[in-house]
Amino acid sequence: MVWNTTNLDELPVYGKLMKLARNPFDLTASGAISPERIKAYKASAAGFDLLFATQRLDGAGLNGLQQLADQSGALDQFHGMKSGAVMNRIDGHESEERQVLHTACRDIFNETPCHVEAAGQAKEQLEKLKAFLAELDKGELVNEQGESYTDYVNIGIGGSDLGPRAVYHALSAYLLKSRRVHFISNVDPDDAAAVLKKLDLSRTLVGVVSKSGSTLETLTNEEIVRGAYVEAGLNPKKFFVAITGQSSPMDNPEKYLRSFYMYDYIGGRYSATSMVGAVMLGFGLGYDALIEILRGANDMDKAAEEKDIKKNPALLLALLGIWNHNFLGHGTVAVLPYSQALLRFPAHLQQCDMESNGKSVTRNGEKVSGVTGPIIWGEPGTNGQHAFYQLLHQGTTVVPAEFIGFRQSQYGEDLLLKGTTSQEKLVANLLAQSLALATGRKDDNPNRFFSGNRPSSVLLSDKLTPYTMGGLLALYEAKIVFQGFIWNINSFDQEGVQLGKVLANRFLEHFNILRQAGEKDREQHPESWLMLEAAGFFQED
Ligand code: G6Q
Repeated sequence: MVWNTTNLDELPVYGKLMKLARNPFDLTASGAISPERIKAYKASAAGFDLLFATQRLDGAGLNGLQQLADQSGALDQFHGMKSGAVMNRIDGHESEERQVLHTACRDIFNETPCHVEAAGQAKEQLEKLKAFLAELDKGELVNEQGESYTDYVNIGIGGSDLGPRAVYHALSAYLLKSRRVHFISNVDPDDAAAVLKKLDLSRTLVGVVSKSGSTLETLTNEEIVRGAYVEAGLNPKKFFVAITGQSSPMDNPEKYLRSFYMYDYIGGRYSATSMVGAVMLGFGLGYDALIEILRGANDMDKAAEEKDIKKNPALLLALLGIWNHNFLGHGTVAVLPYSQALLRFPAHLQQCDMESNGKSVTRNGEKVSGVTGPIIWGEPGTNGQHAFYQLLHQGTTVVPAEFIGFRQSQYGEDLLLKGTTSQEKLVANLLAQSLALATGRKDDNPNRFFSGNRPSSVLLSDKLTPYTMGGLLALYEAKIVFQGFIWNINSFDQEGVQLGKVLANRFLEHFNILRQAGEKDREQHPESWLMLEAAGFFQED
């Protein structure tokens, strides 16, 4: 496939957008946020509405963003990605050289999927999982006492933890009766200890998730948990499930009750809808709910191919992000879900976005000329309002915000108090924040003055369900890759995490030498030895 490797500042529309950015739409002007604007500045698809009247652009800016989408070939590249183009690469340099096919995990509902082989593999794994879950449901797979499994521990880190964990928390209202999932990710021994403490291991399955099958944290935690089973007189093989890349060091069915596979064309941080998330979610929520997640994600993937940005919230969100970052100069984005269940979603996006787009070279291996991925952070509202919103409203740094909300609560249990329900209170706060950031407020007291013109978007759906969660996940995945395409960077590798790993191994070697009371060769790596000494781990005698 021919992709567009033109840099953002070389696209014809770049100059026009730069010019518009010198005088962006003034949200504080009287009547600026008019009824017409509120109605018109809305993009909808797959159960989501993106309201963006509170962004600093008008019709000309919006046209410019549509042109930016068109000129960058973002949609062709997205389609190329879904169809199996080798997009994880840097031209002319050694790189991962992989296809990027996470969308195939949910491209299972169409007779003619974009990539037949990958969709076939996804279906094959799903069938295997369906059979496994049915055995659990029917009581065919039980422990030696004939009892059903109630708990599941997910051991994994990074992409093998964050996305799946965020989705699990988001949907815990839909948990099957007597099923719970726990997570161990950190190599901090307290992480495993705290989880193990509360479990009846004889009724607990363990999913070890590692695409590479070689991640230090995950393998270490697997050993800790295996040890706990042995100590409890249980055979780990009867309880441990592997989720890994085919032919990885963990692909050893002898050691596991079952093995499920993901493939090298699925990046870790994009893997929540592959077996990486599916086995755990299937255990907790059941197979049907899992399929609903995939259906929602697939519908959003399809919407992400829509050319008109008003019908493509993922593409529009990506373009608004570029407008705020590259043209208006705002370097961070706050993701603010007004849903307690989305507690871990900002953490997932921190990884998915910053690991994907925190890059400084183009796909041609040249230094990028402008800024790429912004800093992503966030917390659920309204809690955030009582914490860091002061800075959002009056700080010297303008932080564009992405609010996420739902019209209905998940449990439907609510209280009418002082004329409103809690859900209404929640949504009222969300909309109020967006408006307050945009319009600001004049006040003679400088300390009570709100400058306004702080851009935000509001992403709304009816209810956080398996279907909409799938859609939300896919929306942000698509947003991230669209931005990467437009910045002409590779959003699918993560070379930046390597150096720290290498140096951590050097420190581990030092610890080993200290433990053996071996000869310290401080000539070779004086700085790491000195740091270890300064950190108080030994004293030179
Ligand atoms: C994600 C990254 C990274 C990865 C973890 C876990 O895109 O590649 O976060 O998911 O390092 O890797 P394994 O699944 O191989 O253990």
